[in-house]
Amino acid sequence: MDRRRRSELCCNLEVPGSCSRLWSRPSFSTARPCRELDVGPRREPVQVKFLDEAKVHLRSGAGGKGCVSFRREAHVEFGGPDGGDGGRGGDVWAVADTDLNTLIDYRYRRHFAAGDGRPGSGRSRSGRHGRTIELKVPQGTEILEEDGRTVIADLRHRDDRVRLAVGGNGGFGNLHFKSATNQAPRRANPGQAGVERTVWLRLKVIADVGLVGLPNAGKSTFLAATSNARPRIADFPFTTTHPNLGMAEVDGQELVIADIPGLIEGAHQGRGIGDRFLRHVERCSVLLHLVDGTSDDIASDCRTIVRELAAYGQGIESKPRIVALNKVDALTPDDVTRKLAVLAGSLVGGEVGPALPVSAVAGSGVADVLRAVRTHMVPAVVEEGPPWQP
Ligand SMILES: Nc1nc2c(ncn2[C@@H]2O[C@H](COP(=O)(O)OP(=O)(O)OP(=O)(O)O)[C@@H](O)[C@H]2O)c(=O)[nH]1
Ligand SMILES: [Mg+2]
Repeated sequence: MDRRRRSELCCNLEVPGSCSRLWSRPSFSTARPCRELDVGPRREPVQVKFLDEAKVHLRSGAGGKGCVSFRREAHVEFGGPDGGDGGRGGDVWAVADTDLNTLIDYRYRRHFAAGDGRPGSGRSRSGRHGRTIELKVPQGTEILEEDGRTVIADLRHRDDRVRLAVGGNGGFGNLHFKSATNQAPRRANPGQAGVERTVWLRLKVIADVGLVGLPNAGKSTFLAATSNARPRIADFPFTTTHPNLGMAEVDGQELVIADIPGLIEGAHQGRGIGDRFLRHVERCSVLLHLVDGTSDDIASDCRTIVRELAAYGQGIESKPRIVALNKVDALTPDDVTRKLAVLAGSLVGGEVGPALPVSAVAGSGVADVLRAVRTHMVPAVVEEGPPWQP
């Protein structure tokens, strides 16, 4: 395929060259993903960045105006009014889509407008309705008013949908006003204006278990050890800057684990990268608190996290919390026993059960931790998709 044809087919891309963006465009698109085209060697999918908050401006379509028209035909006297009604303006909907897990599509494109209704015309023809648009958002997205606080809708489940802006009604044509006393009305309605609105989209990922802990506690390593997720792992703080999700399995039961950036003392005041990522564990049924076993003061480390969870609030502090002493492979058995005793002494009451020893690198104790987590999980409601059709 020549270069020109290729660039024509990719013209819908908002970021030149980033073909993967097409697969999850928020709006309707008739363009095919470039991968299906014969455009040379296959490329690895572009790493899509994570975005969990976006402000978007919406406009529903205006209604078309009604028409004033009279039937004019040879040999037809007093043909009467035949002006049609205007078409309705299109609506703007938001729909939860299970194929998405980030709001990245709304980073570059923030204005969305539905189509206007067409005006009515003579011979009693109504105008065409405006095109309705759907904003596809990941499951677990909250939609808030411009103030960022008032919740309009919470799209938690597959195919949840909400109408964010209603299209304007089309105006009546003069045919509508015909009556016994007014057989030749010369009036028609204008169409109703569309609605303009600014809303926030805020994603709270849906997971069963949320990993919390100080930076470097080994949260991402634990996620990598228990699931197919491949988060960044390194021995410096704040390696993780956005949530990662992974699916783990224990005794035949699957659980979704969310790994979030580490918290430090004062995160609720904005220290480190703050505590805003805690909203991604707001919906978890249970928290797994990993404590770095190689730290000199594990009691203080543990309390720091408990304080930050309490400062964040939103019910997170009262969720069942399992504490695990990580990196036990780097400790002597005596140290493990001593540190577990220290942890037992510093538990503040929100924890369920004693602290468990684990090594995310060596894999020891991982299954026990997952079993402990599973016992506190609220069973998920299985959401069946539509029946399969060829
Ligand atoms: N010896 C040992 N090292 C571990 C273990 N788990 C994690 N580590 C190491 O600890 C370091 C930090 O691990 P991460 O998984 O990136 O820690 P994190 O909690 O995700 O850190 P942030 O993303 O910065 O919050 C890495 O060098 C890991 O190899 C473990 O069980 N044993
Ligand atoms: Mg990490």
